Amino acid sequence: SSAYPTTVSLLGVPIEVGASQKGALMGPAALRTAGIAQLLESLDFKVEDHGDIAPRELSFSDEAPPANAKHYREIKAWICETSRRAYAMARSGAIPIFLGGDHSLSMGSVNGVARHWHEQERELFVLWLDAHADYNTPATTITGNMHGMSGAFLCGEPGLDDLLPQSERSSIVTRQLGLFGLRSVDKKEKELLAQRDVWIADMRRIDEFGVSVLMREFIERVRARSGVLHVSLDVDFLDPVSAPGVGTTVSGGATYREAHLVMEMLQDSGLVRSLDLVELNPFLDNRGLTARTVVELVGSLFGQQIHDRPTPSNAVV
Ligand code: B3U
Ligand code: MN
Ligand code: MN
Repeated sequence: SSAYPTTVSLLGVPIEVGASQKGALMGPAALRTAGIAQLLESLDFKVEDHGDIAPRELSFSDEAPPANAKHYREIKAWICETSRRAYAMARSGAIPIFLGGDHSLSMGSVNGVARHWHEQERELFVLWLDAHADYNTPATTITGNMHGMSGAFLCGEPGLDDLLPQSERSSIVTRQLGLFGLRSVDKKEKELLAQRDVWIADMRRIDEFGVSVLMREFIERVRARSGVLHVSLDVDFLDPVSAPGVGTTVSGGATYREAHLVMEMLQDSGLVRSLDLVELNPFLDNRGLTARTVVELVGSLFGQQIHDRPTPSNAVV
């Protein structure tokens, strides 16, 4: 296997119509304001910021959308463009980081990077850090919100089959998906998941065994198949106390410390090749707290050591 990449490519995907609340379109700007590029540079990465995908780059089809998939045609246009850009960025050898935007963008980002790894004959595993399973289909959804369908789409569940051209589609198998932090699943979604071999560390298991045991278990699964890893971080993975800036908070989430440990263990694994940062809603945030926390987590994921954290200038000395 080759050396770890030294370049990071940032791509903003300001899509918000996959979620019920408006505001996630401001996510990429908030992550940049919180200093994501400067932090990665301080960790010795070369950072290429590809800007945001602009709505004028999107082409809308006029096909009849399936029932129970809100804003299907607009989301399809975002997903197609995101997947193409993801594929090109992964092929370049850089680590793509997708700045969301709501979680529907992952249908494109993960598909695009999976396409690249498929060509390399490497299995792509996906670690979904989220309060929700995002494993609905148009047949199981209650809300019709497409950010709740990304995982199911990526695993090839039926109902959104025309979202990407067949020639550009690259599904993963359920064994390659891991859900971590789960605590809110819809009834039919739960029934569907129960029939699949998705690896799940819900908050109940995290409470009992702790982050470290479960992360080791998942990393071992990736290693056992010489895979690589995509991390999809939904801000609502975190407890709302540490991360209020998200439209779908669920209490009882990962603490600040648990989330950093997840990131540090992923860094130690050396397996992570791409990342989504999704569902940040700056309109709901408390003075940039959530944006800053997400950027700090990115620091831990890419090698910021706990001893090297800057001391705040207001600290008592
Ligand atoms: N499962 C619900 C809620 C939800 C999923 N993802 C988020 N919320 N962020 C749904 O709408 O599918
Ligand atoms: Mn999500
Ligand atoms: Mn969520």
